[in-house]
Amino acid sequence: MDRADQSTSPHTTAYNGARRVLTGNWVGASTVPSRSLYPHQWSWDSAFVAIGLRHLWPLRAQRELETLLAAQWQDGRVPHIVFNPSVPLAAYFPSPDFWRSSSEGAGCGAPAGTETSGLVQPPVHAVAAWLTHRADPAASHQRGFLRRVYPRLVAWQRYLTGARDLGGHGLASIVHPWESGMDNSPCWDPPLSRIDPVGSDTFHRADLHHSRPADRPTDLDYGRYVRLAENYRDHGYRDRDCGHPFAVEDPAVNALLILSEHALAEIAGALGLDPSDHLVRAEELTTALVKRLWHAESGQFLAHDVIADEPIAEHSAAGLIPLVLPGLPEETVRALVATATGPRFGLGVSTRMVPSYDLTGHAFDPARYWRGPAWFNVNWLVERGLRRHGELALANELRANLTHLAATSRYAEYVDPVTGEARGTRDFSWTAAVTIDLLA
Ligand code: 9YW
Repeated sequence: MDRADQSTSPHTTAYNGARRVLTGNWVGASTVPSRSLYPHQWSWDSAFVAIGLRHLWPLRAQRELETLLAAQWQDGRVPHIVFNPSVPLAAYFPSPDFWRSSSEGAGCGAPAGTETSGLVQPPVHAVAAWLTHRADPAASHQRGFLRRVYPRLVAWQRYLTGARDLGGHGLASIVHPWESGMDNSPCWDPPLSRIDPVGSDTFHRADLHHSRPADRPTDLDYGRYVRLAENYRDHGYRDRDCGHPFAVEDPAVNALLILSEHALAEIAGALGLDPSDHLVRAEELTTALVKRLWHAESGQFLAHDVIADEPIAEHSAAGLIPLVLPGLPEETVRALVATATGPRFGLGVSTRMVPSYDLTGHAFDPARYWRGPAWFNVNWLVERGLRRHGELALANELRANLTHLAATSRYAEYVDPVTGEARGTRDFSWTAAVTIDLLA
């Protein structure tokens, strides 16, 4: 902390600290999630980063999204990682020589000159593009930002609603836990238990050089992640051909898909195009989400295992994220707020931020990644949802806790939801970005 910070308010200190993180993690045309643990560009990280960057440097926020979208595949998918060729292969596993997207993904239109992964992450991008535009509409118009990103964002959404409607019920499926962005969530344990892991002697985990093993997924998890990724790669990343052994309809992924469809309607309107197709799709997707994934007895949405054709009886924060949507039935909104503040998530009662997983669940662990710790992007979405639905006192309290814990944890990747103790890596980009957005 520098001298200037000591004489200023906690608000200014948190804001300035977050700005320092985003400045330090900018690598010229995009932002790395973390200089040490994640030295490439990640898809949903960049969307959250742009949402923060737009308040500081709107052009940089546009650039962040443009760099990601430049690596889009011709089938519409936006890859979950865009690799920086100047980073040594050993710095991150799985590295580009594992994914081999430019050769193995050629049949799906993977770019020839950029190495990427063949998986995707939650679609927050149209939301980020719309918010970025609104931060400086004049600069956006001048650079033709919306006009250039709109067709790419539409193709991205159509990949998810088309090739990824594996269940046939109008929702997108993820085909790998990494695609949820919530890698080792206990929700994936039942479908993952059917996957034969590769031996842990066949790969080398770079993540363990930068983080405590107790804060990270296990080797058994990684053995299964690798098996699934290899299977996809060895089928040329073709959704039709690979007989996906893991396919899950996740409520957070689908809620963000819907929120992005609303954002596309706004973007279409701003471009003088007819937004009605996007609005109809958003409504259809919302109906499908509620019909297929809502569980009144749990008071939240649950993921659906498409292969076993059954709901996954684990309660994670992903099931609260649809709160961010407009157009939900009123009783669903009320039940979600009750669940967020009830014994499973304890918001405003026993926790300072929403935990990633049920406090009362058999697999709860306050330290291990997506099995309990509170994450800042998830809490930003919950805060937005509470505010949208008029829960202002709760939203204000969550905003205050989030911005305070971001600064006191040194912009940690995640924190213990009860004590607020920092976990994972520090100087983490989306933690800083959502802090800026809530303080701006
Ligand atoms: C990994 C970059 C990514 C996030 C994911 C998070 C983690 C990668 O980091 O996955 O190697 O474990 O789970 O949501 O995008 O920040």
